[in-house]
Amino acid sequence: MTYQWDIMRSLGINDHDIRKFTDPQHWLEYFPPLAKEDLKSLGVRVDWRRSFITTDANPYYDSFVRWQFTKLKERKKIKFGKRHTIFSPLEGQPSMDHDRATGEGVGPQEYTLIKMKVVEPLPKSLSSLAGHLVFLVAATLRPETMYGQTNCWLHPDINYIAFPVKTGEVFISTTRAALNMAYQDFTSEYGKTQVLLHLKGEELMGVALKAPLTSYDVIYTLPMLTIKEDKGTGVVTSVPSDAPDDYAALRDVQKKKALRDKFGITNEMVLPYKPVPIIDIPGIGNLSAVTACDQFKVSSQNDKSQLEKAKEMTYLKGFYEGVLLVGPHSGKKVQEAKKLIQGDMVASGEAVLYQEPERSVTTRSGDQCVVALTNQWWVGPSSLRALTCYPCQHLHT
Ligand code: A2H
Repeated sequence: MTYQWDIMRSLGINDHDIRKFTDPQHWLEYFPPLAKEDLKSLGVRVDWRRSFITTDANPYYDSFVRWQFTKLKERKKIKFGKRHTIFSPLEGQPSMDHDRATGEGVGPQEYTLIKMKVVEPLPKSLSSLAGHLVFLVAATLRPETMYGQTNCWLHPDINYIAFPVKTGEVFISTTRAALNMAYQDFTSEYGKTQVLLHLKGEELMGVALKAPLTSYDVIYTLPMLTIKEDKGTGVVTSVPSDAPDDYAALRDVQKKKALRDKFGITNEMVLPYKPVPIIDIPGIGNLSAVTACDQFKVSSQNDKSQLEKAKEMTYLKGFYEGVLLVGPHSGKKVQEAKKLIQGDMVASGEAVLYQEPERSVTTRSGDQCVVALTNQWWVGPSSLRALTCYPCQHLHT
């Protein structure tokens, strides 16, 4: 790990002088004259009479920025409130691009968490939670496909936790996802999860669930070996009609008795479940994942290269050209139905919105960032023009 101290040393500053940089004012005095010399030696022609410092160390500049923000506030262009931000739990503050060791430019990604209710009586591994409503929460980007759910995927080797949320319900997800949720006001104490149970995926196989919108009365948890631990909740809902990964994995469990036996999955939990036609894609049909897996001869869930081709064929076309075939929004384009169905499920309490960094973000202190709801002043996009600083052409947001 490279520390700031090492960077300062590599610039030729001795230990005694490095200490002075604990005073932020010192940075402003130390570096500008050196930068000026470098620019001069490059032959850059600059009118130095017009140079100035753009922080509150310069009272003239500071009052210019204050004036701008006061104007924007008067015109109701800036707001104060909770907003999703990339955040470091260790540092207790938002982590902006320049504070990061990895993940520059990474922003929050929104998922819909589908609440898949564990059917009572609770299975043995969850029996200590008796009396609670317990949900496996599956992260999806395609809430409009929930009509076609046939099962729920868990990775047998991933560790999950059960933790209470504000509503009194209990959620099951990975610890990483639970931490993100805790910073998004899901739990009663901001940033804290209370772990009720630690569970390995294999302990949760063959669990009966009630899931929203699907035509199957009960669906079951099954093993999927390609689930990533660092994405979503580690719980994935399965829509084999429209997701090639799901179709390939379902076919594996249906074909391989040994795989079922290994995880105590009975025939009734798998064999009756068939892909359900829910979306028509012009030119592909109403079971796009099945068609694509057949066309590219996908052999199993591990057949990465063929699955990539199948996904390429279905996802983009499915989203932009697909038409929903079921439910109250039947006949609408997928693009349009997505937000409506997401809104319906959130309003009825069957789903919740969740965000996490779209890729891993680590801070310079090595902390893994989450997405947190933090109180802050923020600027509407229409105000950005007004905030562009004339002298330096930077956005002062
Ligand atoms: B989607 P992105 Cl019908 N590991 O939901 C592997 N895959 C995961 C995951 C994890 N930890 N968490 C979520 N996913 C899946 C439905 C669906 C999805 C359909 C079509 C496309 C599709 C039913 N499964 O995703 O890497 C979930 O599957 C296309 C990308 O964040 C989730 O949405 O882009 C999607 O991957 C999120 O993937």
